[in-house]
Amino acid sequence: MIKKLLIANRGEIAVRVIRACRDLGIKTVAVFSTADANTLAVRMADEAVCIGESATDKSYLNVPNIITAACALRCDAIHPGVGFLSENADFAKKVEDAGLIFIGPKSETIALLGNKVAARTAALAAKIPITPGSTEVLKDLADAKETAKKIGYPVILKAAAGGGGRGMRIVRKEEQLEQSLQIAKKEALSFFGDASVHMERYLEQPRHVEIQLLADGQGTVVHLGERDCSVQKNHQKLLEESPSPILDEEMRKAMCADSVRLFKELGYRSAGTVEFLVEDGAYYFMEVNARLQVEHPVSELVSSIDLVQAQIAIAEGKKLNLKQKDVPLKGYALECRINALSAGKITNLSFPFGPFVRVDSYLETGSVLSPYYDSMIAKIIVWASDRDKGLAVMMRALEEVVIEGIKTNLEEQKLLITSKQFRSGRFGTDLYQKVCEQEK
Ligand code: MV4
Repeated sequence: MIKKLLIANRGEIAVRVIRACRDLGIKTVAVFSTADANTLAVRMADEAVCIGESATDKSYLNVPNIITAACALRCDAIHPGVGFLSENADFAKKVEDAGLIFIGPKSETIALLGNKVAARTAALAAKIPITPGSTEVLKDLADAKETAKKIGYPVILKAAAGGGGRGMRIVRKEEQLEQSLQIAKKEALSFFGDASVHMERYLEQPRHVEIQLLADGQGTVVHLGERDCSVQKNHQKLLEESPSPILDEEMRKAMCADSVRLFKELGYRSAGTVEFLVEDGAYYFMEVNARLQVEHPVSELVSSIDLVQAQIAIAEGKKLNLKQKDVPLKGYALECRINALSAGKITNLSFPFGPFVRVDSYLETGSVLSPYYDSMIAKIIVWASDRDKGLAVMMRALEEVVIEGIKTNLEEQKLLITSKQFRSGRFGTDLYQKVCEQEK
């Protein structure tokens, strides 16, 4: 049994994990950097400890300080939240070596899935369609040329240690390949400390659809349906919804069955997501996110399952006493990420309330936004019986939001929600440019 849990994170996700702990009667320890001393998570937690200076490598990525704090305050477990150390296999291992429970997958699973080439190989072995391309790291220019010839241009180079869009390079012609390969390798090395890259066929207008799963590591795996995260700006997701407006029942069933099978074959434990690209009625495995995700509330609202509570129960060694038929998915959910577009102090703040509106945030009047951290300051999540009604509820919620003292993307989000492209459900990867940059 976990009696006390340390949250190795900050901001809205730290608040989210503390709330799950309170619901479960688990005591919490918040860690904070000097910049975050006066924040909501620090005040909500039962105890709080400063782990270093503002820069993330001095604090939220400072493994020795975090583990020392957890041991000193006699915690049983560490929840890594999202980002930061959440997919760091070495961290998960060190947590366990210190006699603590890591709330997440086994460190070996994190390590395997962190390598996107190994993940593709695992997907292929589970008979899941993957984007056409290499299942090994590219050896040299000759190998790259040969692979590109086989799959056909355009191709995309991706860092094997990457994921989430960083370190990707599109190549449209063989003449560009040599230079692109050089740049891709250099970027992969500097971003991820590993120059390995692989190659995929580049899909021009795919949709990003991901399946949420829960697995107890003891043989039970259930899915919580999909999230469509196709509205992105520079690989940052802006809106996430479930169900996806572009999936038919047949494709949804196949993607969910494939994802469950993959997690069973991996012996996966905890919450996790299988990401796919969807284009022209076909789907292709992209990668697995071996962690809780920012957009998890969307799946919570359609499934009525608290994913953080489930993660904690699984980490305690409890069996998921759930069958797939016990996870009926109901209605429609949409999440809208509110991002700060400048640093500064919040001088006035008001969040929406009312039917079927959830706000996950750490923001308060007087909050000072530091340039050191992620710009996401709030998530507005709504539920409705169908998509049209959900968009109306979201628009009502966004119109109630007041955030003064800093610039935010609130007006852009309203433009997106009301755009005829988003409303139709049929749009490409360029929706943000089309709707928001056209305006300027
Ligand atoms: C791709 C792709 C086209 N072809 N891979 C990967 C990480 C994610 N943030 C974007 N990724 C993409 N991978 C292949 N083989 C296009 C994208 C992509 C994208 C995909 C879905 C929805 C929006 C997108 C925006 C930019 C790039």
